[in-house]
Order: sequence, then structure tokens, then C-alpha cells
Amino acid sequence: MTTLFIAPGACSLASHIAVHELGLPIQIEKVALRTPDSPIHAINPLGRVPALQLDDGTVLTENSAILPFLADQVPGTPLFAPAGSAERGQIQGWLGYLAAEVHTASFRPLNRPERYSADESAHTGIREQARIQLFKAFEHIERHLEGRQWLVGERFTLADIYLGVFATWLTRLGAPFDGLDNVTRLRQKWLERPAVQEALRDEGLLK
Ligand SMILES: N[C@@H](CCC(=O)N[C@@H](CS)C(=O)NCC(=O)O)C(=O)O
Repeated sequence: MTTLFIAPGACSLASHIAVHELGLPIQIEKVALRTPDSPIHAINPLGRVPALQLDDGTVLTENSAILPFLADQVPGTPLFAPAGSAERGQIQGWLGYLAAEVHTASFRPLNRPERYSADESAHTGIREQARIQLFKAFEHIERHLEGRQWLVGERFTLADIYLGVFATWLTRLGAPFDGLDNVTRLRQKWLERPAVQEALRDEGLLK
């Protein structure tokens, strides 16, 4: 059976939500991260989630690949857009932006400064700079959402599923992130979706 490997509260929540949004018969398997004996190492050599193992053993990694793959299992889903359409390109543009600018370039140094310097005294500076980068990355999203409810096409898409996860991580960071009103509004609408609530409940993040 096709299996999605996730870790509660990690970025794999995006692919997990998409499974529920699309109603796909995919098994969800929770794994531990950053532990050498976690089963994730046998699936993804990087030891990272999400990882999607297909029936024939093929493994897909990265939300930016898994989300489109899942949506393509349900042709015509409003979560994505037809091949060759500008909307599909826009949705993929946001998936790339969120993976690169928000997750890897900003959240990673904020949460894991040890990956950027072995010198512990440098970690505070790395975190401070990462917070600035993260805010800039979100200011771009905030401006784009002016007068819009969702990122693309005035409907809920894969891009919003992924953004909602990072918008949730922002809530731990306080000011100035709590002043991003459009992002906050999007996160609240995201939270109202039954599929989001179901995935959060499965991950033990919602009662
Ligand atoms: N941008 C990728 C990154 C995947 C990723 O970094 N996952 C993190 C969880 S948020 C992870 O598994 N970290 C464990 C590690 O790096 O050891 C995605 O969204 O799929």
C-alpha cells in the first residue's frame, strides 16, 4: 500500500493534509526524526519527511514534488491546475518559494544554527539573521495577499496547504510576525478546513 511517512508537526503536515483533502487511500506512518534507528533512513537516505513510498517501492521526497503528485491522482481537482496552464505554474512557483526561501533559507538556520556553524557562539547571530530573512520572506507573501484570500486563483490550492503549515510555525515567534494580518487571516481559513483539522488531529496537534 502507498505510504506517506510523516513526523508530527513537521513540514510533512502539508502532504498529510493533501491526502485528506483529496480523499486518497494512503497509509500514514509516523516516524521519529534525527534518531539513527528511525525507519525513515531506510526510506529516504536524507532521513527527512515527507517521503511517499508507492506500491512498487518507488520513493518520492520533497513536498514540492509530493503535493503535485498527489493532486495529479485526482484529475481536475481545484487544488491544482491543468498541465500547461499559467495557474499551474503559479502554484508551483509558490511551492518552490516556500520550500527554498521560507523553509530552507529561513526556518532551517533559525531552528538548526548548528548546521551553519560549529562555533556555538555564532548561533545567536545566525538565528537573528534568519529571523530577519524569514520576516522578509513573509512580507512578500503578506503583500501578495493584499485583497486576496488565497495565493492563486482565488481558491484554496496546494500552495495554501503548504503556506498554512509555515504560517502555523510563525505563531511561536511573536512580534513582528503577529502583525502579518493577511497571513494570519489565511491561516485561520486554513484551520477551518475539515481536512486540515483531520490531519492535525492525527498528528496529535488538535483535540
Ligand atoms: N523542503 C523540504 C524539506 C524536508 C525537510 O527538511 N523535512 C524536515 C522536517 S520539517 C526533516 O525531515 N528534518 C529532519 C532532518 O533534517 O534530519 C520539504 O518541504 O519537503
